[in-house]
Amino acid sequence: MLRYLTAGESHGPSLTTIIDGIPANMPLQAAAINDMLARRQGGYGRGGRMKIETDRVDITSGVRHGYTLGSPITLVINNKDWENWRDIMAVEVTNDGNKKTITRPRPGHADLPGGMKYRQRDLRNILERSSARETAARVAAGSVAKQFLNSLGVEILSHVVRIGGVKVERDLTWEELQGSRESPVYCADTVAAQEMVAAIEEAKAQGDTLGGVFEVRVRGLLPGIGSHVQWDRRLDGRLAQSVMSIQAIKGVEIGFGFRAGELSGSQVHDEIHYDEEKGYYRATNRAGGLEGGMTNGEELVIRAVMKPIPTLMQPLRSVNIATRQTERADVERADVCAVPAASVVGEAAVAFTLAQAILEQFGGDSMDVITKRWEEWKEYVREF
Ligand code: EPS
Repeated sequence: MLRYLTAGESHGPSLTTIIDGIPANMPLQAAAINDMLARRQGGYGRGGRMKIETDRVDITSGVRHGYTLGSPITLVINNKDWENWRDIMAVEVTNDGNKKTITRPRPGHADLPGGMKYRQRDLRNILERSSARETAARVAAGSVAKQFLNSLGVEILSHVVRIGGVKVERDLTWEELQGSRESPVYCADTVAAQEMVAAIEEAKAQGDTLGGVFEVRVRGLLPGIGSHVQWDRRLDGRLAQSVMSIQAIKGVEIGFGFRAGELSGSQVHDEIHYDEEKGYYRATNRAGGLEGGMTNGEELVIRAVMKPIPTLMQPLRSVNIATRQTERADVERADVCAVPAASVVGEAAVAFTLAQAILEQFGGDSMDVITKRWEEWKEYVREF
């Protein structure tokens, strides 16, 4: 069983991820994790915090001389900002100094429901963990999963398809999507990317924020991963859960997604073909690579919508929980738009869920065993 837990507060000393269940003998590079962490930190529209941090991972268990041992892998990312928060976030009791108490919950954030649930009258005690800073730890886990997928020949990428009112109107090929890395908003359509940057600038000028949509695509998956036989084994459901659990995500769709509700069956389903070389294949991919809760061998296509960040420089009305009087919500330093960053987190979430499903099916304790089973399956489905 592959699983991970994250721990750490946004302004605490560090973020920690423990991954259990990665097989032995898998090459694992800290450089690849750091590269993905850097991508998550980037994107036009990020705020002041990202100028302070340079996220880098320390691997403190589970890897020796470049290869996994099969034991739990611990990944630690230090928060540089911690130096500025030592007193405010002190573990020990301190009576002096500013605690940066928050009493005016931000509409759309975890502040108020979290404060009620955990009986915290200083809403900072909620914010510190609900903050999307935690996604750095998830990306570290996702990068390990991605390296596992890569070693089976499975490739994964993400890109931004909408920010506010600007969207990419055409389908981009896998090759074109490589260009998204160079874009300030991780969008391979250069015209749309420019307009997205302008939209972010405009939102910033107005003290407002913007959301958007990103897409994750995966190729090289074999058919039959996941299962139709039980609700919690359906891969589409599992992927939706992991992507929906990312901070600020309000919707997930696979393939045609919500568009499928507007069209007739003949316009939505993908006809089946066979070729000696390729085996079974589809000329179209409206299903987004999933049928009956299982992969069908086509590219996996998942989109998710991120709401605009709830920390507004021109804040909405709220209620001060110390007085119950109407006031403007608290203002924290924050990003204007984090959709490019969220696309990298989405890539990490999808990678981890796919690695889990693949390990359940082709499992073994070492990479050698899994690779052999994977190759046998590839041959089998081609000749089915
Ligand atoms: C966030 C608020 C900001 C963002 C943060 C998410 O942090 P700070 O309060 O330190 O300025 O920068 O995102 C990250 C720190 C990150 O690494 O993505 C929030 O309230 O969710």
